[in-house]
Amino acid sequence: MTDEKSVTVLGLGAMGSALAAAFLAAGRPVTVWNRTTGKAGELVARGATEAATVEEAVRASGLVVACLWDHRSVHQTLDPVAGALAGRVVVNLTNGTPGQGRELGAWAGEHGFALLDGGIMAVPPMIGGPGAFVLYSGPEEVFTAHREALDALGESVYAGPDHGMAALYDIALLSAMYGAMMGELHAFAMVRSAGVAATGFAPLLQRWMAAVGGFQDRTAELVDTRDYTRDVVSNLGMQAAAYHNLIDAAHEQGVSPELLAPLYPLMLRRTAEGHGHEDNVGLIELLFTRRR
Ligand code: FVH
Repeated sequence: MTDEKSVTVLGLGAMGSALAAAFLAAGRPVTVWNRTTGKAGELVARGATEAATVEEAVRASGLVVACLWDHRSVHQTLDPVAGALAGRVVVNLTNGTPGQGRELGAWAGEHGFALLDGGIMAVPPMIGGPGAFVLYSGPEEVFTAHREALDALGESVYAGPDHGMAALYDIALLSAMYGAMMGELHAFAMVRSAGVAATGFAPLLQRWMAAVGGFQDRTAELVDTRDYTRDVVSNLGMQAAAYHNLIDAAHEQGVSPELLAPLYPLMLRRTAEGHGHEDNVGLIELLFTRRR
């Protein structure tokens, strides 16, 4: 018999430890396991139970949360205890692809346990706080039944029954994050190349990013309607003509344009195809490698 409020956390890296701490803070009995020993001390001091084996950890709770390095390590951990997982719910919060989420969901079905595949949209210190949200996909009734427990980690956002959807949203959001962050890093490299302190430049960067950000709703509308001609303020042709200056200026300053360069041929191609008068959102049409 297991306490129906109890939760097992597999993996005590930075994120797994934060997840276990949040469950403890929410008053849940928590069992933890990590591949190598020595990471559970603080959690045990706060009331967690450390299991000696994965199987012991799995058998301690009806709800098993895995937060490991990658998809492969999830299988390396769960495969040997597949029999013990039957009848339980596994929530996989390890980063992965939509295909990996679907594969794990099918594998769970074969072994008689339910899977919610998830994506954590937070860094460890944010877990349990107001800014954190976690995406889940898998059977809706399983999500609903465990939502209260999962809300201890951050706002729980359901992405649908397809096990791949949480990872799809997660990867889409991370893609946006990397694009923005790396654009800013390139900007800092440019000013550093001229001996300007990043801290001195940061206020201008903040001001500029605030001015050019926040247009997601308009972009989404153009993407959904596939009409890139509406209310165009700065057309793509003009931007393509100027974009080469970004690359030339980087070379002039001794900065690699590698983070920026991939966009240029796409701009030229879309313009050459007759869309220079349109919004740059139309570049999305060049991104699909399969018909959409
Ligand atoms: N930390 C973050 O900011 C991000 C936020 C969004 C979600 N990610 C993903 O969360 C997964 C875990 O990340 P983490 O930050 O906890 O990572 P580490 O601190 O490096 O801990 C990794 C744990 O995985 C264990 N592990 C590694 N390989 C295996 C294996 N073959 N079998 C079993 N366990 C394995 C490792 O154990 P050990 O090295 O201590 O023995 C740690 O417990 C990850 O998918 C992020 O992308 C975090």
